Amino acid sequence: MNKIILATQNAHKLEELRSVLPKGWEVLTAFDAGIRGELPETGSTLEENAFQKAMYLWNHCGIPSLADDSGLQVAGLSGAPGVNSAMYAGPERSDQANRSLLLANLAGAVDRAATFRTVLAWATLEGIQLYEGVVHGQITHDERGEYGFGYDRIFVPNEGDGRTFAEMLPEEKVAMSHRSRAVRAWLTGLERS
Ligand code: ITT
Repeated sequence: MNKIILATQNAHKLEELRSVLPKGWEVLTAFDAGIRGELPETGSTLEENAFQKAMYLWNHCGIPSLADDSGLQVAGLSGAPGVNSAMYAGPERSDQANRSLLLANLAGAVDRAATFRTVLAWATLEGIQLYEGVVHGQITHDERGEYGFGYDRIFVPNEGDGRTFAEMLPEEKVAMSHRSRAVRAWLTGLERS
């Protein structure tokens, strides 16, 4: 059986990742593996942060570790919040405050294009590999929907039917999300190695 650690402390991300992992794998969280306190995340790119989190767990536990660093890049805000998505409105990491600030900063903007991006870092004895998943969409004018987390209530994927990610059932979001695309790229990489 494959045993891996998911290097995320975000319960929503954990749930989404678990839902797309192959059945039968033993999947531990950082907490399960005895890690207390925050994982290191001091980089200035999604790649650096994913790398740091996965390497930290691999070095401390010696179990293959998968880290997810994700962000929302809004064209009309020069790519913000990007790597600062979790703390856009401050260190409290409030999803509600982050969404409200983003809508306020984009008030009146005609260009509402945005991209969700996930970088996965996979750390094993062989080293570390990075995989990416993206989904393009638009920022709404108001919050819509109850599912999901983070910026899901204000993001409409271009390839959907006009609903926000938060108006979709979890499996509908997973079918086109940045995170599940990155997971598919990683699984394809595993099959080839
Ligand atoms: P870990 O580092 O422990 O994994 P985190 O919450 O700090 O958890 P990130 O830095 O990767 O994770 O995420 C940045 C923020 O981007 C996150 O807090 C959400 O607000 C937002 N975000 C990430 N993925 C999202 C998604 O699928 N839908 C909506 N918002 C998302």
